[in-house]
Amino acid sequence: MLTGRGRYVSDWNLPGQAHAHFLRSDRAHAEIVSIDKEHALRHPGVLAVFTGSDLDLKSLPAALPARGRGGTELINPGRPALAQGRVRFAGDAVALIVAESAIAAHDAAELIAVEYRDLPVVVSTGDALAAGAPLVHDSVPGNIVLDYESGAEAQASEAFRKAARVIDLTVDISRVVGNPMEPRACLAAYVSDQYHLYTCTQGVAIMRNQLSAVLGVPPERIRVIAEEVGGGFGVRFNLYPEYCAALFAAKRLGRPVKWTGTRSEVFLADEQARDVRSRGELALDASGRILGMRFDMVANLGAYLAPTGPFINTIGIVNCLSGVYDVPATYARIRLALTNTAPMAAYRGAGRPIMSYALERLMDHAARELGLDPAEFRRRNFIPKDKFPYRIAAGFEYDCGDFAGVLDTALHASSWKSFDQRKAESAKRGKLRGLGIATYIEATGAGFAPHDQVELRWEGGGNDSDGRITIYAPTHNHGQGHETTFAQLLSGVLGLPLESFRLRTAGPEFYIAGNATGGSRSLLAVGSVVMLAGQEMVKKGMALAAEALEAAVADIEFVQGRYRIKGTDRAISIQNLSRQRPGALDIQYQNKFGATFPNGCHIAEVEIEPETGDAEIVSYVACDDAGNIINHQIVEGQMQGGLTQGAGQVFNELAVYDRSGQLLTGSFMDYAMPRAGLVSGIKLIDHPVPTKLNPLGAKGVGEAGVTGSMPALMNAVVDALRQAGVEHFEMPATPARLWEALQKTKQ
Ligand code: MCN
Repeated sequence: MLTGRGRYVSDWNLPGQAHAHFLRSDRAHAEIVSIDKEHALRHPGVLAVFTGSDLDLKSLPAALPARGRGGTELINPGRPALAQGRVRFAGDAVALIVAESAIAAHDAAELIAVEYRDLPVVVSTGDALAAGAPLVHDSVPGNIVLDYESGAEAQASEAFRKAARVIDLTVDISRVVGNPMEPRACLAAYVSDQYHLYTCTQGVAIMRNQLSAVLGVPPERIRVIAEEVGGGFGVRFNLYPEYCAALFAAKRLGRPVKWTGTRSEVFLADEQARDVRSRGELALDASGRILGMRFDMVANLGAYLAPTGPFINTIGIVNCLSGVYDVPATYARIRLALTNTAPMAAYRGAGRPIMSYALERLMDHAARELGLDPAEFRRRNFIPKDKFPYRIAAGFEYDCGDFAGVLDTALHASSWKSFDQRKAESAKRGKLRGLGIATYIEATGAGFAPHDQVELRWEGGGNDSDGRITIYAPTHNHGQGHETTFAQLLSGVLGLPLESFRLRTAGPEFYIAGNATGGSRSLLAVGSVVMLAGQEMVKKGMALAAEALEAAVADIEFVQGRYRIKGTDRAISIQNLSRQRPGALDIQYQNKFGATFPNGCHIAEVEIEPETGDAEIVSYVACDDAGNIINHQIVEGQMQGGLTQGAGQVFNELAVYDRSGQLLTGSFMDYAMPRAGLVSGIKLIDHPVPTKLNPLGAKGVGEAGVTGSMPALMNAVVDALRQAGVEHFEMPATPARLWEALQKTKQ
């Protein structure tokens, strides 16, 4: 990467390739009356123009392994690779132009005349659910694809009936755009009866299965290839319609087809995320103990179901429904609504930040209403250590944790008790200082595929020191440092230096089954399989080493990379053995390890300058339990990255559609990304409670920073605003919005 040899998608080229451009709808909802492509077809260099009716492809898949209230099923209205008869969001792809150059394809797109008949538009879930609202799809009554529930409604109602006090809070979790570094791109080819797709993906297995459903061919006839992926953040998990259309064109034209999207297309047509309104309620007894908890949420899924959109916005949200709290009765209802906006799916945290935000904002609000210290109110309701394993209403069983220990460490490190002093000092400087806390837990990815496969193959030869092992794994690395941590694991088992290992996840010549990178499961699930595969290799080598050393297997031991006859200095290194017996030590191994429950306590202090609305994070402490940690530097980087994404959503980012469904924030001029200065001075502390759910004792960390930071930061903002008399505030806390909220209190 540093020497420029890393290959992102747009760095790939194939002989004879043609170039693609997508014509996109400039309106949010309309019937397509006609498409005239004659002029475009006559444009120099144009090879073909395809529209929805030309493609012989099936709908993109979307499924949910669960039913809704009363046993109802998810309605999937389907999504064609190119719009058919109707466009449903501004940015919906209407035509694919293939030409000898990208410029020719782009120019020809402007010669296509599409006649539209506009239809009424729904943008917010409020609009979509209103009586008589226009339908995004005629097959989806009331624009609701599923009315989902989790927990025990009757039991929760009973708790609310008995409660001494009920406290509720409604919050909006804003809509954001993922914005990886490389815009979406693909190079599609049809080679010897196989579809080859070079693209930016978090893992090939899931995309291959999704493609198989659209192309109508078995997965074995599909190869998905990726090397460098400039960030995934969840929005590079699923298959997108453009890839299907490009593969169709490549086969039809008998030439590879390359498409490189623009940043504008990222904003318009990448999956977006969050956008959930949540009403939460706590039923409390007289001593401030939670008797019951209820949530009523509406999630905006956009114009079509993204393949994992329904999952993320149901199971992904409720899988840690009651957080770190010991709650006898919990219940959540989530309605999944369609609107004329870009489809929604995963974004770092994939549902969990929605739950932790809704819950931790509610917890803080309740503490303030009850006049209790927010930390003590939480502690009073924690699941105590002696209650593990603890099964929550949504079905997951937390195996371990030390929530009080984590809280105490964070309180101490943040000097929680002396906050009032710092608040007074800030006030002297004319600033409002707020304190926010969140105690979160998340379920890191159980994984959809039945198992994760790993292969370890010896490559190279030469002298004793340069036998190398290639690790073939299903999870794609796009910034998480898997090359380092997976190598560390094997280095520990095989006694070889780190540089002996190379990691590959997707190439045209091989396929590895398993789960993509997602749900922060790569280490705990695939890393565990990598380590066990290493141990299998050592075992496999015992008999070979015994033969080579002319000794009995029982007399052989493996110490620091060498098989040795016990009690002697006669030995053979594992590299030498692999060279003597080429291929004999190679290993294919599979297993599956499921969800773990990382948790933590984040405490933030924010200062707001009332004259300008400028907000600054002046202190941030994150104490997290990620179980055993393999690489502290990488974990810190992951925490910082996650935290920054949380801070970005709280202070800067917001995807805004106007009432006609036009995206107003379609470029970096209008959509503000967080910068390093926003999150300087973070204090990270680990408080490991190793899990027994995988052989590493590790829990996931890739998303924890977001799940903890969003509520902690927003609680701090709200605390600061409360001092000035602001009663309700929704993110993002941009200077303009903060200033406006503060001005209103003066009117
Ligand atoms: N690790 C460790 N000890 C632990 C846990 C993890 O040393 N107890 C290490 C792992 O070995 C790995 C890294 O930390 O090198 C992250 O591991 P893990 O928590 O397993 O998460 P994944 O590798 O599965 O990454 C997925 C997660 C998700 S879901 C999103 S979204 C995300 C994220 O990671 N997108 C990212 N982090 C990202 N970081 C970058 N740079 N780019 C993205 O797109």
